[in-house]
Amino acid sequence: MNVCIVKVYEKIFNLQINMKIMDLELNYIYSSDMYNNNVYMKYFKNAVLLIFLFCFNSCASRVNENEIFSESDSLMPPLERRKPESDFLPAFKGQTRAPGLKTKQNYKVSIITSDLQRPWGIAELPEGNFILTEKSGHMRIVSKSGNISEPISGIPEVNSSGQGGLLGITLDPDFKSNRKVYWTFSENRMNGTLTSVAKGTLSADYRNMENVIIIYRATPEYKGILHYGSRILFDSTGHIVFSTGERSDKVMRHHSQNLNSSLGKIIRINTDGKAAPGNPFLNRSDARPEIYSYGHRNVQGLAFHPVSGELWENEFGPRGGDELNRIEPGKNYGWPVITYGIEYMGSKVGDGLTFMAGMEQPVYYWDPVLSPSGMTFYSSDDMKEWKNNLFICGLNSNHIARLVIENNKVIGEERILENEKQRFRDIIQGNDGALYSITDEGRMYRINAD
Ligand SMILES: [Ca+2]
Repeated sequence: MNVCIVKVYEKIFNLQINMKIMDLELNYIYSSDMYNNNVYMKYFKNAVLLIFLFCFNSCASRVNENEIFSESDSLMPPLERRKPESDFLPAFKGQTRAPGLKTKQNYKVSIITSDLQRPWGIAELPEGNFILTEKSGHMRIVSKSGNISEPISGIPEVNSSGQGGLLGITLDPDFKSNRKVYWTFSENRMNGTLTSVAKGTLSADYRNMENVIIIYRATPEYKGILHYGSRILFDSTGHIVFSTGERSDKVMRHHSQNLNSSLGKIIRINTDGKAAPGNPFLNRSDARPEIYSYGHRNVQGLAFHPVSGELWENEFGPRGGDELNRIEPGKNYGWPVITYGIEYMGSKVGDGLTFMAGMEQPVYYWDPVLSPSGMTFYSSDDMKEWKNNLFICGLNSNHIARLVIENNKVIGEERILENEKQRFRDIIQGNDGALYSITDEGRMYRINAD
């Protein structure tokens, strides 16, 4: 049955491509003087197009959804039924609107607390409690039973205007012995704001952050309140990987392509803030050695694949252009030169391109957008169906997207917790195998096998 579905998708995709090519060919022919004078050729081409459309319709009408996408199948038609924002075609089958999915195994959803204040990033402490950032600039401890601590003291001031605030957070791999915590935030500087990385030592009683220092500033500064990124993680070699944004305004977008700017980048550093060994631009005089990948817009989610160990990211695109990317060091992810989105006002971005040699295609994109935020791969054995799936928080879309990925392609998409009507901001997998997600509305959810 699944083979049948794939074939139907393949057929529809190929028909779309053919229609586009024919459309382009007709436009080309009509613009040619030689053929413009040949009215019979025009009628002939129109007749071919009509016959083609008739065949397409009759083919589509034979696709009885109830028959093919029966309830017993885990794969369904794509869940996104709204009109796309643009008429761009994907570069390959499955790059957008993958088949829909529904989890068969029972799972339980519980609300740990509804009293958080705009939480942004979350990490789990070794004994099972959580440390989280709040947009306003506070950091707190939340117990598994939902007790929320007073703000931890000693956190440097943030600029929380617009999309700024206390952002991503992660623990040192040796936290048990050194109690070090790392986080990103939007910092006030002389000539504007920027995304900074700080580290501190959490006191034994969890009340104070001590010896706080800022180890990295993603310059240049800019007087703006948008697109700071930012998530932060440790990789398997003990180095920090974190993300920035390109500060949104048109005048700033070129920074994403500029290797002498830290904006619109994924950056990899040592715990002292210096470029990490093995980085792709270490030996180039025209690039910052801490840059890991570039051409990003506003990276909101980072996660390492549990099997391949590769870094994946999601980023806010313009209208209709949110992306999921598999990150390879040194590669260019295209913004603002290529994108599947359009400007919020409806015009094209730049030259309106979705492809360019030397720039990476997203693994997947959403049009209309998901508004992605934090994400995690699921690696527990508790929900066998979910093993190695990617869970991405959705803000405006009010759900968590579950993506099934095979051979680095998305082959299925499910919407989890869509009836909760929350803006999901971050998600992690706990040491107990459950997923924990926080929302802008102040909730923390626990999602685990029933
Ligand atoms: Ca891109």
